[in-house]
Amino acid sequence: MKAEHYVDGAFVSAGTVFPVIDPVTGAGSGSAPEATREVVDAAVRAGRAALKGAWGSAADGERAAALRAVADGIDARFDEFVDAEVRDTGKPRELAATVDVPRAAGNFRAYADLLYGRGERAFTTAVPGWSGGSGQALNYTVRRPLGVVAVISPWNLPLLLLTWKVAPALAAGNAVVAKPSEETPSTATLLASVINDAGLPAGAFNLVHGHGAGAAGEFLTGHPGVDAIAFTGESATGAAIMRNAADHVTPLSFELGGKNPALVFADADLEAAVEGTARSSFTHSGQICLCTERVYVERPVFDEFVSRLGDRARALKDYGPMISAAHRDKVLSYYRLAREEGATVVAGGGAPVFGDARDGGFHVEPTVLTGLPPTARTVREEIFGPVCHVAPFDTEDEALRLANDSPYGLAATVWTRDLSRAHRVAPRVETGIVWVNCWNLRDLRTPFGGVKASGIGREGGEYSLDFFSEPVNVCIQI
Ligand code: NAD
Ligand code: 6OD
Repeated sequence: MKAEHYVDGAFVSAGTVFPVIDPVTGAGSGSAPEATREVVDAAVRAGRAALKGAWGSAADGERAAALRAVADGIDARFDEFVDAEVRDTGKPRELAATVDVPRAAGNFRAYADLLYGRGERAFTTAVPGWSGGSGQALNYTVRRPLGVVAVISPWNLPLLLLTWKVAPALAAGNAVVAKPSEETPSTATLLASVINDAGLPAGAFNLVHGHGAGAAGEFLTGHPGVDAIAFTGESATGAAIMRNAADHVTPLSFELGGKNPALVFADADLEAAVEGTARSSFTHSGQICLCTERVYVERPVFDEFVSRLGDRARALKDYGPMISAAHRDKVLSYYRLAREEGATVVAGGGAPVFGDARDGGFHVEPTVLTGLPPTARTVREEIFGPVCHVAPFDTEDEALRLANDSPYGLAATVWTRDLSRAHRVAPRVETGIVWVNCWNLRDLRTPFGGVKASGIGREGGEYSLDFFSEPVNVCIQI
């Protein structure tokens, strides 16, 4: 597919063109234009103009109707979206068809609904002896959009994570300039086409393609006309964006990397814990920020757990690739590092040979490691591949200490049949999200985000609408 920018209600192909690669085979599958500073500037100006025009004065009901039209438009072109997402990411078709694309439409519907659930508090005030009048007042709060917001998204769930931010930003009345990952520009371009057909006013949504550092991403996040930045990606990129945005004190919402722990207690349903951990470590070949990379298992069931998880990993045959050759090389370098650090490789640990066109692609084997100390780089650094390290523990406190010994704090899973233990442990895990006896069971109204190097702020439901708007207090003396 030939991706295009979408600026001020028109598709534009300005800029040099870079290739898009199908990671399953390594062959070229399309192209995208690299946005220059001028293209980014035009997109931000278009956003500003839209806020002064029809989009800025659209009532809640009109914006909700627009969001529903976008959701319907995604549904109407469902197969096209699935095809494009599979081609760009190499993820299994079933995943795109059951998660990514339905969730994208769901994001627009959820925020259309949530618009009507919003309300603010009011206070009647009395200040005895106030010399400026009656000293009695009614205070109430209204919310207004932030303005032009930049949305920067990664390649792992391209459409899901883009719409996860675009939908609430538009719902709150902002104009958006979105930049998807350079690896996966296709579904964003289809989304622009759907938004165009849905009849949103020109400039309400703009799309620019291109790379990050020294390119479109940096031009956008350092732009003085951008009023807020919502970013999902690596923690190091978040830090670079923060530095770039510092001069304009631009508000930020950050969803960053993770090194997510699973805590498996001896009282857990072991089969469910093994199955759940296999899902949480190997879904989308580990390329989901919520994937488990550290597993802590209570000693009495450690050997059995490791043996069964190893079997699961070896049984996986039809898995997707890493997004790029560079990412494949990074993951394989961690497989080598793990060995150098003294790991036992229980399963995987290399790159597969399929004997077909996939050998030109970027696959790595699902991998289970044991035997490393908590200080090993393999146990501390985000790998973002289909790999986990499993270590034993003896007490609840030790499990928590190991789980919390991390620079990251995005998501955790706890496997236990003891309800009291679940309630005791879950709030003490230093992550923004804790799943008990499940993984990645999502309700779009719940707060989503991480602590420590995993992010700043929360998105989801009201939390997104709060970020994408600001409260203004009005005090009327009565
Ligand atoms: P990345 O940080 O390399 O890129 C993300 C986006 O930022 C891309 O659009 C890229 O072009 C842009 N970018 C890169 N450098 C930039 C810069 N200097 N200025 C502005 N924009 C820049 O991340 P990725 O490799 O695409 O995605 C994988 C990472 O994302 C992993 O670390 C993963 O954990 C994280 N992630 C986190 C969440 C979450 O919700 N916490 C969700 C998905 C992915
Ligand atoms: O499900 C979501 O809402 C969400 N933000 C998922 C993030 C996954 C990260 O890769």
